[in-house]
Amino acid sequence: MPNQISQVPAISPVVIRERTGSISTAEIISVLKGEITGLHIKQAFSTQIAEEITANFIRNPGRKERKDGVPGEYVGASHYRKDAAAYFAEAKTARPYVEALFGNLVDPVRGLFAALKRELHNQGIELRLARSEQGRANVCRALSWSGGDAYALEPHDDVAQVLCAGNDYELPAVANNIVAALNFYPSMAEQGGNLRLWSHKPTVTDRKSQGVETTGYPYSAAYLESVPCRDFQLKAGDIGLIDGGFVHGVTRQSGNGKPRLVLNSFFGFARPDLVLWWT
Ligand SMILES: O=C(O)CCC(=O)C(=O)O
Ligand SMILES: [Fe+2]
Repeated sequence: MPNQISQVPAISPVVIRERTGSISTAEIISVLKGEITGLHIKQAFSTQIAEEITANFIRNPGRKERKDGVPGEYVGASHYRKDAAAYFAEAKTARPYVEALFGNLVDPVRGLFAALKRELHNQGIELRLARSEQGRANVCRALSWSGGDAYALEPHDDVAQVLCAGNDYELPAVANNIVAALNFYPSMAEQGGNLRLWSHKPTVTDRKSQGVETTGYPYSAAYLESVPCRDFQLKAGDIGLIDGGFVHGVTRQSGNGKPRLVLNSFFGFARPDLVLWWT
């Protein structure tokens, strides 16, 4: 039964690095180049900044419920399942609310973007926000997942949505390279909410076999059953940076009602001399 054979997911080796401290541009570039699959930096930004961003999310007038089939609340724009015109229009509307997440803080997301831009510039590579005639991306979006079953956010990959973004975007070129997914965690639930990473990087054929060709979301428990995985046990103030082509998800969470909040952005090489950044 050839169909069944093609549905056994191949195991792809993962390289994990976990440590405490500040993230370095060298490590970020290692993820961009596929040398590191998953990087977990503990206590990467201050708890005071984390608390302020969380308070700014909770009181943010631009906070909305997602209506695209992925349960959660958000501030900012997602290109997922949108054409470029709709995405860049949403990014523009949401920009003041994304800025309101940081108030007058010297924020860690723009800090990382600026440091990476400097380092890449030294190597003759430009880093910039994705853009089109309609506008430009924001530096991040804030998300609080609320899926209620085994996962707060179901297993998925971040590449399908980039590959299938559409010709009106600059993004699809990045899907041939590594789509790095950057996550800052300003707040975590008491229990669970781990970032789980499976040793599997789906191909287009794999996605077709699972009916997730254009979304990369969600992969079933049955499909992933034979694939090893590992969890990043996150705390407020941590950063997670992964190769978003590998299947990942967020485990169920519980506790005293503290929200699990993530600031997420994506970036990757569109050309050898150009790295794009978007949400
Ligand atoms: O919340 C997380 O830890 C991961 C977020 C994620 O995978 C995504 O936004 O695509
Ligand atoms: Fe993801």
